[in-house]
Amino acid sequence: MNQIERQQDARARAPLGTVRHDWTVEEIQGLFKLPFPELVFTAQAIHRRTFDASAVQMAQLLSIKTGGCPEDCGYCSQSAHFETGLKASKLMDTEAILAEARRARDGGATRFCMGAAWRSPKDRDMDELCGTVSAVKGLGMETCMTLGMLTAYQAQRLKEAGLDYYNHNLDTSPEHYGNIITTRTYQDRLDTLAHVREAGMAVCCGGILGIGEGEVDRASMLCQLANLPAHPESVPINMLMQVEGTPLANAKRVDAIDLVRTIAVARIVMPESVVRLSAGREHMTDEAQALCFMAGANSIFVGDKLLTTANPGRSKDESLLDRLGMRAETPDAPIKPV
Ligand code: SAM
Ligand code: DTB
Ligand code: SF4
Repeated sequence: MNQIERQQDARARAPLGTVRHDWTVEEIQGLFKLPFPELVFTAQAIHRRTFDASAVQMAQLLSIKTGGCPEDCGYCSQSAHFETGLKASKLMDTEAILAEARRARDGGATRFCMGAAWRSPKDRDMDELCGTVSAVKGLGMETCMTLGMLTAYQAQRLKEAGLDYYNHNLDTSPEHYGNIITTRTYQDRLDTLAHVREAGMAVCCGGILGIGEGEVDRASMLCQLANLPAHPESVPINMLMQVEGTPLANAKRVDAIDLVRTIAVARIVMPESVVRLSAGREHMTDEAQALCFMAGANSIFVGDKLLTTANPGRSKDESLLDRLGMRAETPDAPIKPV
């Protein structure tokens, strides 16, 4: 057997649920094509090996610097390239952010994610950002930031301040990417992810559905994520929130069955990652969300706002979990039992 044959042979013999970094797009397309019950059952079986399948992590978002972004991401309310009617604001101060984090924690969130509408932070912002990270960390919450591209130095500073996760999405396949964003490249994104890893932080990286991609793009994006040198510990799957004024304002909504399939495939190819059902729950039925949990999603964003767009309020989510007999993660009962 030559090397390629050996690799193919090893792939064919690796049981589903193995942590692998040698996926092919064709193999992942094969998973997408499985009969729906077969796909969801496989994903659920894999899910249970690592996680408490009845538990969901509650994460809360806060936009710490809103609007006026120089990037041209075709889906985004915060890009200065589009007239979306969003009011831009400056970086919030640490005390104001801390007050929101406290409110999130008291409402049951165990993870706090701070987002800024930047291409990248300026080195002169780092002291203030690091002070904010340390203060939020002091509340006992898991911390995450998403500030755009990072240099190795900036990633190191955030790590030293105690940041647990950095969120930076690949968003879509390398093939579809240029149709959505022209101001930064796919490689720029991979470089930032490498800086985050080298600094020793956990990676939160996923994408968006409903931005004109085809099924092959979804398979290709998941292939990129699963073949990173290490799987992102957290994988957000967003459904586009259509924003008036953006080029994608009238994009076709993703079919719920296609969403569930994508969650299931993400669970299978990244068996030990937290898969977060992120933007777009506002337009999902309870039944669709229940199927996503069956397929291996185990985190959601809570609160009535994401960064700038709507999200189901807390009482709706409490009622959903209650009706499903599921529980929210707590600090002493994590989704990943120790
Ligand atoms: N400015 C930073 C950046 O893009 O690197 C961080 C914030 S940005 C809002 C984080 C991610 O949110 C994007 O990569 C995208 O996947 C998602 N997102 C943004 N706008 C969205 C929308 N309208 N619907 C769904 N997801 C969206
Ligand atoms: C991610 O993948 N989804 C979150 C978080 N990372 C930062 C953001 C969703 C934003 C949805 C659009 C908005 O509210 O502006
Ligand atoms: Fe800016 Fe982030 Fe929005 Fe892109 S997704 S326009 S980088 S805020």
